[in-house]
Amino acid sequence: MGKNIVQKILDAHIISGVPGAGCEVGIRIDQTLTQDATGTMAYLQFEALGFDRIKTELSVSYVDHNTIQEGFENADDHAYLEIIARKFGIHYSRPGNGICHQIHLERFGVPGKTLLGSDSHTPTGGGIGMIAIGAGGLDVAVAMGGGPFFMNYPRVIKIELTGSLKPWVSAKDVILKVLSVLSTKGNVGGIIEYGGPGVATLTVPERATITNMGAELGVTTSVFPSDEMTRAFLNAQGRVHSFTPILADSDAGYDGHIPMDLSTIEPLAACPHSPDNIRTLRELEGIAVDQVLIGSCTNSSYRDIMTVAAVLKGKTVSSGVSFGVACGSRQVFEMVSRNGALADIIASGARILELACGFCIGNSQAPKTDAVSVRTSNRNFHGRSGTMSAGVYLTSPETAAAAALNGKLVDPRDYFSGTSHPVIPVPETYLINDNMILSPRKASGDVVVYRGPNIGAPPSNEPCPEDLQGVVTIKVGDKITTDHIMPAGNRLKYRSNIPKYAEFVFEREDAAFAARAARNRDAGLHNIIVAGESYGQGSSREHAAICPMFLGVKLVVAKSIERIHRANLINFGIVPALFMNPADYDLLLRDEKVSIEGFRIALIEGKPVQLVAATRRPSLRIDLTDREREILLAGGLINSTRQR
Ligand code: MIC
Ligand code: SF4
Repeated sequence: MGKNIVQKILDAHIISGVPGAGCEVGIRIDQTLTQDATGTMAYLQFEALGFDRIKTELSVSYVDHNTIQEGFENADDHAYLEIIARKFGIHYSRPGNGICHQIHLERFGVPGKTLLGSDSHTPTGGGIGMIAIGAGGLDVAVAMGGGPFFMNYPRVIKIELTGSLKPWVSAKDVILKVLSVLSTKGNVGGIIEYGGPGVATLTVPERATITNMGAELGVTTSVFPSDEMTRAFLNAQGRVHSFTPILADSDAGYDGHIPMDLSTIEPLAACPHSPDNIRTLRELEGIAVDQVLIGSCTNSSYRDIMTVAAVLKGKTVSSGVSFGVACGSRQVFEMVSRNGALADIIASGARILELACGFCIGNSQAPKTDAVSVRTSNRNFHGRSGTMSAGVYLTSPETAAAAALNGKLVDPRDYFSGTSHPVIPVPETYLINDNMILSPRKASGDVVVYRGPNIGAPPSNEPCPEDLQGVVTIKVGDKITTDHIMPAGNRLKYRSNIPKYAEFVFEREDAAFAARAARNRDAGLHNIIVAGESYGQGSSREHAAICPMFLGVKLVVAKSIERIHRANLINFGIVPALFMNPADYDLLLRDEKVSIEGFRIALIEGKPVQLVAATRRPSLRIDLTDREREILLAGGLINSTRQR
């Protein structure tokens, strides 16, 4: 039998293990990317692991998340990142250059290569035919040092696209449709491969919108073929030499098959507070809107911004709507500035925002109390916007622009009826100006590294204890995201100061958690987190594991745990366990004393354990590979690497 695209790329990169769904394989990583909010810790770990230069084909450090610079902390991180890049031979994209995923697609992505990024939306690179995976910063540090990335060989689900999109429907609606079918739960261990005749109707930036938000499905990544559209994009980026065709063999096998006719997709929105809470715009019509924000790594390409400019031209944003636009990269910003489209956006009343994550990560543009906010980004988790009472609707740029002009949610087909959908031809050449990317030709180890006072060493952990003597320090429900565990927004500036950042663990769930956990830790008790389904959804931020580790958390017991977060827990020596019987979740109570005799031995022997609580003993599964077991016994990856 022939191979699908995922098999073609992965199999060419396997260093250890045997391909077979669910088996752990180690793959060679060709490229890495980091962003400042996860990158600072990743490079501190790269240093702690003792590497002296990168061993990848290309590693890029972007500064796009913490650009608010309220206080000295963010700027200190930027200075550290710039010097560290020079020291180790890493490309450095300076603040102001734009959002990592958009720039990587434009300037560095290469079909058929593997990309590991310390950001969960790294799968954006799947739009150009890469196997692009999000991971914790420590895994990226190891990959930069030439180590393999370990993952379960995936189940590959094919989404067979036919037809073409109707006017006023766009790529965002495609991924919202996929989310309505697959939801955010239960897709761990899968990769989505797009195929079928509909693929040829989508440009690379449109494909990248789809693979970007594929992260919300919880799959390992998503990938499109590399075809004539890919060649045209690379050619327009002055990089046609990077093009290789990658198509699935006609007799390739898949583990699942979902047909999707593009011509039947309608304008959709993800309603508060989950990216899979999908409704059609016609169902939502009439809801008054307070804020509209266009941008983020999902929808800020040249095509998106030009479309928005065309529909805003000559019109004014509705009163009562705060409207902001952020281009994804300086390439886009400079192009729309030079061709006049930006002037149309400005004239409509838009607030022009910095080329950065900004509102998407909740560090600016928090909406008003009880606001309805319409955004083109990819996550609408409760509280992520910075306003706890706000509800965020995720839509396409077309739908967002219609809401901004109308002051209410409306189907863009109705609002713009009688007007034709702007046609934005793919530019023959994009404007290429890489002067904000510092490209060291080789590592220059002798530079003096700058470390501001907020930058501390990565914290260490002790080996796994013989017995667990602890307490259920918090009990949380289903779909707890890493935003719930470790808020970003106005807390972001503490990313390189773990003792300080740890004060905010579960801040929005239970503000007293951190103090309670620290008291337990200091009294010699182990902290335990009890959770429902899909614990740790969302971002790749390893701080959602490092900070609980710092507070003495040793065990997470959940109904299910998401991929990147599970890997991060293991990397920092926190044991991820699952209830054998999910109904046992109901029996455990917060503040209950619990213990596991022979915890360490059970890990070594790979046996289920019993959590001894006051009146019951739920059985827990701790499924680990030998590699994961070694890491947990040592108390985390840094310890186990040093031991080796
Ligand atoms: C996100 O979109 O949640 C982030 C902020 O980009 C995170 C990374 C981080 O927390 O720094 C992600 O997606 O991994
Ligand atoms: Fe930045 Fe938002 Fe994209 Fe995360 S999802 S990388 S915060 S733009």
